[in-house]
Amino acid sequence: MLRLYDNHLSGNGYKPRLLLAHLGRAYDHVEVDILKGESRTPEFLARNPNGRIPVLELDDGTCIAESNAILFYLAEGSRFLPTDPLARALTLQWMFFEQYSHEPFIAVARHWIQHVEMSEAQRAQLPAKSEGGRAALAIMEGRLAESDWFVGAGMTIADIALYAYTHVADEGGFDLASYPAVCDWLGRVREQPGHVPM
Ligand SMILES: N[C@@H](CCC(=O)N[C@@H](CS)C(=O)NCC(=O)O)C(=O)O
Repeated sequence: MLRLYDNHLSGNGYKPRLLLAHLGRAYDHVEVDILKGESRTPEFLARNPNGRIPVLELDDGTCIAESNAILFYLAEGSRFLPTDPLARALTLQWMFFEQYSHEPFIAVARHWIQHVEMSEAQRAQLPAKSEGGRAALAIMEGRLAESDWFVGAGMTIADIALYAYTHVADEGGFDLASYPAVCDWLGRVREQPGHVPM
């Protein structure tokens, strides 16, 4: 049985949770209290030396870290990962965009505002996080104004990766009303049969 090490507040953890629900795959769920350092114990570091959830453990004990790598592994052979090489590359393009230009701004702003006592340094960096997050949302708005989905004619793991933190961006101080095509797309993702909330 697959085992997912996860935290219920994490958008990165929600990505594999959402895909597993769409795939109808059973798995063991292990809640890791990241705010209490449970992802930094020797036992956890043996599974992911980077000390972060999510981690997917396979039947033979092999562990996969990095939420988007987990999505890529789980989606193989399903309608959520195209087979055409160009479409696969474009799927990865949006997933790398999510990790480099979206998550470090929107997820981090949300984490600081919602889950921790912000330090002075973090408070000083918050405007830059907001600016970076708005830039990512503007790029998404441009793509979604011309297409219902990031790649191809249906939902892929690119949409799942980007949905995770976009749908809670308001918790990071972002006003999604300024991005109408993004709001319509959030609705499309939410209305997919098999959807589960975070
Ligand atoms: N790039 C990683 C980021 C994972 C990540 O930042 N995980 C956070 C929760 S969202 C975590 O485990 N933090 C605990 C810690 O750093 O100790 C991914 O996409 O999986």
